[in-house]
Amino acid sequence: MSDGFSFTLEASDGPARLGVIETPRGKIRTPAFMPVGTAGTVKAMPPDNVRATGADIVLGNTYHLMLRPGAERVAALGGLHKFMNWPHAILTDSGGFQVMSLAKLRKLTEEGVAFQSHIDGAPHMLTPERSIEIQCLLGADIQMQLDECPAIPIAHGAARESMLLSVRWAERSRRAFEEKAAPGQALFGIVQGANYDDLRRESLARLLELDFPGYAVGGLAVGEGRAEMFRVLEIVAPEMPAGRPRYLMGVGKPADIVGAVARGMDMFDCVAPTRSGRHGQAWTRRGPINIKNAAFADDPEPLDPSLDCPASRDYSKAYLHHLFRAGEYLGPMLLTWHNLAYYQALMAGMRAAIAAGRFGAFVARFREETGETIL
Ligand code: PRF
Repeated sequence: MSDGFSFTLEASDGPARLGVIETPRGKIRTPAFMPVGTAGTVKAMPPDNVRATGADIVLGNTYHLMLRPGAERVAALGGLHKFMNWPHAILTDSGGFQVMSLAKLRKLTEEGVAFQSHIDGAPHMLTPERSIEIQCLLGADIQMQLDECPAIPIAHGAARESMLLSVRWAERSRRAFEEKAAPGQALFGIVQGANYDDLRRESLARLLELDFPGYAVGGLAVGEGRAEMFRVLEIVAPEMPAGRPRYLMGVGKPADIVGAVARGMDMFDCVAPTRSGRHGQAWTRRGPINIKNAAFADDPEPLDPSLDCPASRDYSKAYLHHLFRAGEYLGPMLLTWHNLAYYQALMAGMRAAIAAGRFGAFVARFREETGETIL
């Protein structure tokens, strides 16, 4: 394992886990939510405010940053932490997933994925080696192997071919990482295999041979539905090594995260709090609300005075409603801030519950308050 990177499992309550990841950029308390900072910014949020919500780590994207402003430029300017003024930990995704959802004219081969930029149409090639090189140029503390994430449903044969390609890319990523990475940086492998139990097990077994300091579960939340996602997690999580962090990629809504923590996952990222915040959706203890709804035009109460966050505490719903109706920038800024505070309070609540051995009661209360049925 890389020097300067470690994971300590501090407590368990059933499958739910409390832990700490140590990196040279500081501690990451798990279960952890990583706000998405795709293009070197958690959209509409200065980094000090992101930190104040309780975030220990943010996510950046290889795909976006390689296209604009360019990884070599970020490196010349001192790396991504300095560039975006976020001195704490950063995890970068490897780019393949974003190429498949955003780029034009994609062509996937054994070598990697060739594509045209969604910004200017310029041709690019992303290989496992180039993805690691970019993540090292950015200076990411936690890096991800290049992988392929097929949509579900997919036939078993095609899913196995894709999973095996991701395993071969894991080996190449690992070799490139050994050559290029700085001490304390870590590379995670990504379990694929769609919703086939045997393929998930085979993927994990092959990745375990490569001995990564952390393992992600990819290829979920791609159309299978929450119950099926939870079913796959119940197959994979028990076989993941207890002493390594487990990252569920691109998940999710609060109920997805609570259910995945209950099944033994530790790390999460999702655009939901930031993207939906910019569009007027606020997450609350009683579930999501749309602040643009006429019902809030005369509501003098704040979103949640119990949260230690100015956006949640110091502005009425009527004012936030007005900002959105008037198209003011402050509306999306405040709702993003509130949503991130809500998510981080949810994670802190789960960590406290696991530490106290009352995670079951936490889930029961979450179910009661939000009305969520599939947990
Ligand atoms: N692989 C990578 N990034 C991802 C995913 C994946 O499967 C997902 C799937 N939910 C989100 N982000 N590399």
